[in-house]
Amino acid sequence: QKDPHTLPGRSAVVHLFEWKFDDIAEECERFLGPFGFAGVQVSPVSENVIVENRPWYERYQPISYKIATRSGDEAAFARMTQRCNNAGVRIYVDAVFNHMSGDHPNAVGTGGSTANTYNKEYPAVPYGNNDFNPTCAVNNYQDANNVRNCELVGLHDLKLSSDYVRGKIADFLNHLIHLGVAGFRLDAAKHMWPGDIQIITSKLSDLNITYGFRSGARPFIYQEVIDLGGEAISAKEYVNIGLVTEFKYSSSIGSAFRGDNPIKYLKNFGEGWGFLNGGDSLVFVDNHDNQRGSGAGGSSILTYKQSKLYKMAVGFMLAWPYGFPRVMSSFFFDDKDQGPPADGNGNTLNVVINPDMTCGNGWVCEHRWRQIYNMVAFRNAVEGTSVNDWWDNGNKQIAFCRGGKGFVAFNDEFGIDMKQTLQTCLSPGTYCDVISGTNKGGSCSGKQITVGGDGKAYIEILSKEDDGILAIHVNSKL
Ligand code: AAO
Repeated sequence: QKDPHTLPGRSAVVHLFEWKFDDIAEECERFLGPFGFAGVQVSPVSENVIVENRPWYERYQPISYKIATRSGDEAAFARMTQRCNNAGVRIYVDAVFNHMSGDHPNAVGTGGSTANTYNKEYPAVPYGNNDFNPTCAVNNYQDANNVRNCELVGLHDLKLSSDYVRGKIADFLNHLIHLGVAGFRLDAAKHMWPGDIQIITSKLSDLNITYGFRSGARPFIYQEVIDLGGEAISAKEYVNIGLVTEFKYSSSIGSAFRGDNPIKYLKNFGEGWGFLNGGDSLVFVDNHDNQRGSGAGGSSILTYKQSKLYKMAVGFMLAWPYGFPRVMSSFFFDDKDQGPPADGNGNTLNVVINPDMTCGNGWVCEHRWRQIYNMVAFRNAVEGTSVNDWWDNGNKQIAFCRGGKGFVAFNDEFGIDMKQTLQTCLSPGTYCDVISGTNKGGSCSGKQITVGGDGKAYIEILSKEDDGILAIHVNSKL
């Protein structure tokens, strides 16, 4: 099911990686709602095994389907869905049901449940040994049976062909639907047979109308399938169920803005690059795996650590009409396994907000960078238009219009200024560049751009500037 049930005029979601539910609720009211975000992907909510040193990835090892993690309990989850839906922001849960945990001596979960992982016994569900596929390791991506019936990194692989297992999973997801979610990211979908996913999703309830969903609305589904080509399993096998994460987009946009592949080639970014159809794709610059070197994409991926290039890549994603975009919101890390900011007892720290709107306490909050949230507003403003008046310098400077509603330019050259008079396709007048500043009550804190009677304007992005983008749109007219 591909409809994300976003409110009109909202078109991008943010992954608030490892945030606590109470912080997400606050964020929906104080920031995401007012700044036009459509929804939030929350980290897995089902009780997970506590792993020594509390790495972030323990959340991908469920021990039960109780809502009890470092992000909060069921009461906190329910407060969050209520407050976010009221603020016009949808909640999507990262759902982990390909597997339970790996092996851990004396396994105890974040909600106090226990398991004998070596015997594959999870009494809090309950699941027993018979509810799992026989033990074997995923070690051959050329063999679909191996990828789907064996254990991904030692995680005990649920027998999704079983009616009992399907029923337990559907009960868990239906409980979340009852509590007001709009849909799910399906973790490790590549490791599940599309036919099994189809049967599970067919058991799901309609969305809960008390949270403002229309009657008969089906849960939004987007599936994590890594397909860079060359393997037995293709992302296309999943598109009749819902959207699919397009990892080719993530690695290609990184290579482009890193300069390995001049951005002039982005002119047909999308299907023309061998990606899925735009209507089937969930797109992103980085995700929680490939920002720390796992998953797919390797060294081409851009993250908050390369901030100037990162803002350009995210800005391009939001300006470009292909796919359903997800913005990453991270915590600072040096070690790839490091968990979220936490106190000495392993409790996740609150997100604190600085006077300049950025975050403290170890949270990066890319979604609160002006260049990023203003491009979310740009995407909302140009919704429904296509690209026109593409311009490039034959290399790493580009500009384009969105149907008379917005204009954006990028200078990705190293050491070369951009100084051009270009067709903006906007109506004559003065506009505020929403990258170098913000248009607040008619006063612009950034560059001012004058569009003449012919729609043309002088556009300047110097190589030494903090940002390599310039963007103006109908709502930034002064
Ligand atoms: C942890 C420990 C393990 C331990 C295990 C059990 O790290 O050592 O054995 O616990 O105790 C996360 C972490 C894991 C962690 C797990 C559980 O990333 O490290 O294991 O939680 O705590 C594959 C899957 C994909 C998966 C990705 C990470 O297909 O679904 O690996 N992503 C999701 C989540 C992720 C989570 C899980 C799944 C599990 O987003 O956070 O794991 O719930 C190829 C394949 C891909 C495959 C990658 C990596 O990719 O195509 O399908 O992803 O390999 O194995 C080029 C290629 C590209 C290739 C890539 C890497 O880029 O073009 O295709 O190289 O070779």
